[in-house]
Amino acid sequence: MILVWRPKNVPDWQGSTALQASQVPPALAHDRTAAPYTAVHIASLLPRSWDISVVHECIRETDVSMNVDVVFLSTMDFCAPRARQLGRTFRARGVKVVVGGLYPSLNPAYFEGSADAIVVGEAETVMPRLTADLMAGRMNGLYRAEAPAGLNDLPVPRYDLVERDFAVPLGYEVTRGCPFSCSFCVLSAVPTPVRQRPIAHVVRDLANVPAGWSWTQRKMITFWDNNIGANRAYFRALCEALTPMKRYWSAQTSLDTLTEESARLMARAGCRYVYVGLESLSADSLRIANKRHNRVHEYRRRIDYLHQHGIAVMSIFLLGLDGDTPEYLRTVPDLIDEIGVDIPVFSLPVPIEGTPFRAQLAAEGRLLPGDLLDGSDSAQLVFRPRHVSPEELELSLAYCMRRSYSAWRIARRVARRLRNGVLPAVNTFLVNRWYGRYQRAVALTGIRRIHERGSWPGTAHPDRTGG
Ligand code: B12
Ligand code: SF4
Repeated sequence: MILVWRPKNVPDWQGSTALQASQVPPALAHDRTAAPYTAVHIASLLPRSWDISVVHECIRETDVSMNVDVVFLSTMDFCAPRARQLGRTFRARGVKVVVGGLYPSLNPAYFEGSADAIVVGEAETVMPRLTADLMAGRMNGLYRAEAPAGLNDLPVPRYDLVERDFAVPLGYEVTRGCPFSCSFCVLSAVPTPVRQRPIAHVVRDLANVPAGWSWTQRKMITFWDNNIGANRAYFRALCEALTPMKRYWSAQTSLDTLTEESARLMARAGCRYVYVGLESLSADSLRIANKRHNRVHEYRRRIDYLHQHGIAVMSIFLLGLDGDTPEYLRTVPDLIDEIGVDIPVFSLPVPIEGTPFRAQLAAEGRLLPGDLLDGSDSAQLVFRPRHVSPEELELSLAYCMRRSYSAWRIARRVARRLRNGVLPAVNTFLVNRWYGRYQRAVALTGIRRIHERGSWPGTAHPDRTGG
């Protein structure tokens, strides 16, 4: 079972031929923080009698000479070319290849000829048929999940197979789906109804950590749900069940779910980091992106609820949404400081196939030449923004990434965390340092790309030529 990730060493990574020694910067090629959940989950759906290994490519590259009968590849869009390359290499050796995940679900045709089976949609309902076909030696090409999977009867994840090199190897998924439909989100392309796992199963699975894990590895959990707090009653019950387990965890939830009460329950249950998709501080951009549940005037107050209970806030900001003006882009780092985000992350919006965002860009003729695949790194611009030129947007991204991680701003964020204690402050410093390096590496890649490419031909913004 291979969770495909960026290649670490390619000659023409992102069309950049000048990268030294053809190396993808280490900050982009490796990520040892938290183990994704997909691989251990898919492995748990396979017959127990099979001898399975899991390869997380965010830690190590696949050994393509490994002795296997079948490989299962899971890929998002930014590593789809690598998945296709792996598929072809294994098939050439006579190994059967199954590919699945978000990108194959959106564009199965992309993998034709590089996989024996392409799974569209969720694995749970497809897996029994697929494994029976595999064992009978007949593969059927396309396997489509006809209905959303039930989460009431999922097996215990195969944590025994996870790479122990992760700082937090225990990743889990409690719910699936999200009630919202933001125009750039893959969930608006692959509709996934909101579902929850029985809480008894959550407790069972999280207690099932293999012997030999260190104390911190047993204690820390990453919940990878899209929006763990969406169902308020369920989330309350989940927090109650987690409290006696005495674990420390991080999770993602939407801003509207953060109240004084939810922050208190989360903190009591061991939550230490929350990832909130704020996406923008521009009310216009949020409205246009159909992210109406984010109200900019509530940001500060809702983040404060978390801070009061010792929970740090991490958030992604998409630069270049349709309401973003040059003035707004210049002020983003200051605005973020004002609302109190502890770890800001920046990205250009990714026009994922099948989303309303991409459809709108295509209809307006604003998709730029260039491929979203092939290693998209959050700094790769593939559309023409509305109010700024493409170059201005690319430079704004690099500016925000570097400015937000200046020594002074990091120091202020760490000092603010001191009110929760020395340990949280040290932790915030370490996480800021990691993200600072990561964001600077991305910014540098973006800047190099601009230098190599020069101006986008004919794309200067009409109001801002010569600016
Ligand atoms: C972990 C995670 C990451 C990790 C790593 C992911 C990885 N694959 O290694 C990190 C943090 C690095 C990451 C980064 C990004 N992510 Co992310 N991430 C997630 C997250 C939170 C959890 C993934 C997970 O474990 N899901 C649970 C499993 C069970 O679901 P699943 O993977 O979809 O698998 C199911 C099916 O797809 C299928 N399946 C999957 N693989 C396979 C394989 C086989 C063989 C089969 C049969 C079936 C199958 O069966 C599974 C069970 O039903 C999801 C949100 C979510 N809850 O899904 C976002 C999510 C996938 N990320 C998303 C985004 C937008 C990003 C970023 C682009 C954000 C950004 N702008 O920077 C970046 C991209 C990184 C880059 N370009 O460098 C989007 C969609 C991405 C997309 N393009 O389709 C998601 C859905 C979040 C969201 N709602 O917007 N992400
Ligand atoms: S709130 Fe988050 S997960 Fe839900 S649709 Fe919007 S971006 Fe996607």
